[in-house]
Amino acid sequence: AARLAASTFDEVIAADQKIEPRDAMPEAYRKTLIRQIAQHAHSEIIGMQPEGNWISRAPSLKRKAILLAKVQDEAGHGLYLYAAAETLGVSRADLVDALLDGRQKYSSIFNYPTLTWADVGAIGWLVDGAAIVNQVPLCRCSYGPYARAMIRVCKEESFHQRQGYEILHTLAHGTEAQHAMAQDALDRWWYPSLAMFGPPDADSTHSERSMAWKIKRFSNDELRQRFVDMCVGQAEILGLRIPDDGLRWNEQRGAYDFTAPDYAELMRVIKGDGPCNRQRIEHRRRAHAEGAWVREAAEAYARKHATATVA
Ligand code: FAQ
Repeated sequence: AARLAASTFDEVIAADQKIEPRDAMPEAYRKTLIRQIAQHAHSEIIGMQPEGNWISRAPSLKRKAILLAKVQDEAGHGLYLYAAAETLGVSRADLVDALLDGRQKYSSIFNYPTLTWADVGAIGWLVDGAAIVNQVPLCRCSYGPYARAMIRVCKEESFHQRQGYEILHTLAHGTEAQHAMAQDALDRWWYPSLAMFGPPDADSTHSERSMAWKIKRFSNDELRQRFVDMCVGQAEILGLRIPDDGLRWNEQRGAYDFTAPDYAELMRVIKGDGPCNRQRIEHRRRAHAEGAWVREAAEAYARKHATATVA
């Protein structure tokens, strides 16, 4: 009923209503959404690797069970997002191929290694924290299926963020060695987490158009600032130091000044030359090949089922 007033694409966008799969939309809007949603889905799937690496080494049965559940959630988010992308007329199989042969990207952050158990805490606190800051506004994205998918994803990300924060809190308030391990994880994950928000606004090729289309609601730099402002107090409670000598409250702006991440490094990582890019893609290719029999069996079952119901 809310759709009665607005009918053309521009009217729907101007009225802050949702575009749905069967609605007319500019080809470039569709392409941009496929790109962003597919990248997002790929990030969730590749993002299972750095943490999956720690499931068997988590320090207790309870920690193992929690981490296992978190990594399973990420698989779920990936599938959810592939389904949202499919409403735009692409197939999941093609998107997966585009990831595996490097035509589509995934988030830079998952090309960094998880060296200690504290890294699992840092990923939850910082990486899931950054993901929430970026994704809460996407719940109001103009494309209905993506916006609706984000609501559930954000709820689960909040759990993930809390579990990471709790791991770091435990370590930071443990022995001296545990505290040092937590600080070391923060030192290594801070700048890559800031880089997750993308290039600075001046270099962001898609922002202006995506914001006009109400896919993105805030710019990369706006969200990065929001993330820094959120983390400062949380780091204080942890008793850890954010590794930035330039970090200070700016009374005039009502926000923290901070040192920007190394954007040249971000570009290198995006182009495939980060510490773990090759390992991540190789692992995914292998897992995909090893899963071929499952896809074949599912297709055979679906075929059999389809003929059975017709008969
Ligand atoms: N990594 O013009 P812009 C998660 C590319 S959270 C790689 O500013 P845009 C949860 C960009 O694609 C992580 N590439 O682009 C989790 C473009 O390249 P293209 C996933 C990046 O799209 C936690 C070029 O640079 N979240 O997985 C990055 O307007 C723990 C120019 O950039 C999402 O994907 C980067 N960091 O803004 C899972 C959120 N930044 O395509 C497991 C949805 C930029 O022209 C464990 N995505 N690029 O070749 C977005 O909000 C946007 O796509 C941005 C980039 C903000 C990432």
